[in-house]
This record gives sequence, C-alpha cells and structure tokens, in this order.
Amino acid sequence: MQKSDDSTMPPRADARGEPDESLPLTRRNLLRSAAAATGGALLGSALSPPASAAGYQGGEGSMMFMPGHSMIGAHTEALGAPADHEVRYREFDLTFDIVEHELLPRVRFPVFAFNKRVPGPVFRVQENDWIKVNATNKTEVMHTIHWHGVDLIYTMDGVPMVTQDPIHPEETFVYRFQARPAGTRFYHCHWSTPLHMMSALHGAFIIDSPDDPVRAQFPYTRDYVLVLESFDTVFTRKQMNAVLGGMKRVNKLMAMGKLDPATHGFFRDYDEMLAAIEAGWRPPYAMGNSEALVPDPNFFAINGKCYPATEKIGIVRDEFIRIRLINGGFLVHHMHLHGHQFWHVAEDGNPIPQPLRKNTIEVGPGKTQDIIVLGNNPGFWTFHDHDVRRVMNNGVYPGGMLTMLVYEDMEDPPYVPSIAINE
Ligand SMILES: [Cu+2]
Repeated sequence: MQKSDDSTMPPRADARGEPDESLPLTRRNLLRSAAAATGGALLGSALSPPASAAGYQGGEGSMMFMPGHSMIGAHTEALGAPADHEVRYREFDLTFDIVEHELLPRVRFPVFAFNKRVPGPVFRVQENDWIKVNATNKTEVMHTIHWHGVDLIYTMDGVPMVTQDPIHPEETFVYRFQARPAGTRFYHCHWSTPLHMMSALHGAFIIDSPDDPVRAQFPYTRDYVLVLESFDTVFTRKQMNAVLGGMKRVNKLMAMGKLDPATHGFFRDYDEMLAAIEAGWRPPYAMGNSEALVPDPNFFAINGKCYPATEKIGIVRDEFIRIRLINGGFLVHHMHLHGHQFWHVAEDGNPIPQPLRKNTIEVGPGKTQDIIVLGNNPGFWTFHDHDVRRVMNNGVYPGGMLTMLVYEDMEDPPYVPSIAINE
C-alpha cells in the first residue's frame, strides 16, 4: 500500500523538489498572491494567438486559427496564477508516458501513466501550500491534468478547451495553484477522459492540515491510500493503437495543410458545429460512423494491482489506521471489511462531523471516502468490493479488487491464509 507513518510524509521520491521548510509561507506572500490571482484580466491575457499556428496553412476562416484556442500549439504557462516570485511554490515534476503495466503475473497491457507508474505518485502537501507542477508530455497524444476536489483558479482546472489548451507532445504545462481545502483529493487526465483516466492517468492528492478533526478524534498512526481502478485491457490496447494511428493521420493532414475544423471536430461553439453538420460533416458518434468501443472492464485493481498481487494493509492491536479510498475508475465499488465496524470519517475529502459506523462503504466514480479502522479483532480479514464481478480476474474468481487487513502482532495464529486461484 502507499502508506506513511505520518501524514506529513513528503511527496514520493519521483516528485521533485522538497520544499525548503526553513522558509515557510508568510501572510504577506499569501496576500500578495491573492491579489495577483484576483487582480489580473484573465481572459484578456489568454487571448493571444497560439504560437505555432502561423506555421500551418489552413483554409480561410479555419477554426484552427481561432484566437486563444488551439489544438495545434498550446499555451504552456499558467494564466492568472501567481508568478514564481510572488509566492513560495513547492515544485513537482510529472510526466505523461506510455508504459506496459503488469496488473498480475502474465497480465500486461499498454497504458498512459504519470511518471511511468500506476497509479501516479501520491502527493502529500499541507493545506494552503502553493503547488507548482511541471507536467511534461512524453507521448504522441495530448493530455491535461484536472485537480479533482481542489478549489483552484479556473485556468488551472485542466479541462481542455474549457480552461486551457491541451498539452501537446514534448510540451510542458506548468500548473500553479494553492492546495485547498484539506482532505483526500486526486488528480487525473481530462483529455479523452474515458481512455486516459481509465488507463491509467490518475493519482492521489492528499492535503493535510494541522487542524484535521479526523486526527483529533481518532489518533491514527498509519495512513493508507487505496486507489480503486477498473481496466478494460482489450479496449485500452485497441483504443491506444487507434489513437496513436489517428495522431499520425492528423500530423499528415497538418503537413499537407489540409487540417480543418471538420477533420478535427473542433468548433468555436455549438452553432458552428451545427453549421458543419449542415454542410455535410458527419460527427464520429453518428451511427455507422464510429469504430469506438464501449469499455467493459475485465480487471479491477487497488493501486495498480489485482488480487493476489495487491498489497496488504497492516495493523496492530489497539491501533487506529486511516484508509483513504479514491475511485479512479468509472464503476461504483462497495468496499466491505470483514470482522470490523469502521468509522466513515470523510466523504469527497471533507470531514463528516458525526462519523458513521459501517462495514461496507460505497465509492462511486469521482468519489473519495476516508475510513478509520481500530485494531480490535486480531486475525486476517478480507477487504474487497462486494460486487462479485469485481473480485475476478478476467472472469476468474477470486481476484480483482480484494486485499487483506493483516494483524502484524499475531504470534501464533490458529489459521494462516493461503492463495487459491480458480476456486
Ligand atoms: Cu491524457
């Protein structure tokens, strides 16, 4: 599990740039940055022509030349966020890569991944830290990063063509924002979301606070992050190939000067899209005009691994542990812990004033749920999605979204678990 003994654990080694703790944020810096964040004419500064657009010879009135918005040459600097000298940023590097990921022995498939890992690295920051993320695209397709549940300036929200231009191959987009509010949050790619988020551009973004009411009520000593994932390995392999092939076609059209809004499905607004359809453009979702597949996951994972490859959750007698569940997929999971009534202490990252006792918790798409477990029943206890279809590997039970709570201080257990594949 991705865990730490203390919630102030710094970002993982691959997230660069440990902050200089001797230079804390000052109130003056915060005020200055707040002024910068709210004082600028955001839209005005956004409306400069895309730098690389001039190189392309589109038709008269081509939407590819619409000022300020481009799929052929992105803005890579944060618009409207404080500059480097205005606040003290904690700086991190993220890359978009393509890797072969192993879910289980003998199950590998190609995925997009942050920093070549599935899921992406865990961020651990303090509330109100200023965060700077250099997001570098090392793939042939476009991406963005959305910071899910973080209340940031809208130009950092990572929705392509809504808040920013997509990050192009070989480009680095610099995200700058303040980490708030505290809680279990996450990040994921927002370009071509079904494929990119599912395979597997998502990760945990944990914002700690010294005033955390959960810690005050339950003095937990270990903190586990479990990213729940569903993968359709067939869909992903086919779609990745289709997407990469599609990019080659687009590059060729660009080189030939034949790229226009219709070939790209790229319009300034809905009326222009309707006009293109009137003029004969056939949208790709129209019946008989699509090679797209609807994903139907066949593997279900916790932190990139399916049972029995999942990591176990350790606990000792009388210990409180915190488990942060993050749904990085698009299914609803019902996580059930055997032998314990845990406390449901936060939903969507926000503390629940009067925690509820449960043994099964629903984690829908886009949701995060925090639970506290007290080590009061020594043994080996299964923790899994209670939807039986999600505790299978390619239809074979047991597998998938299943792990185990293990008491580490049992000296002579009367029964020790083994592994049975294909019960
Ligand atoms: Cu992406």
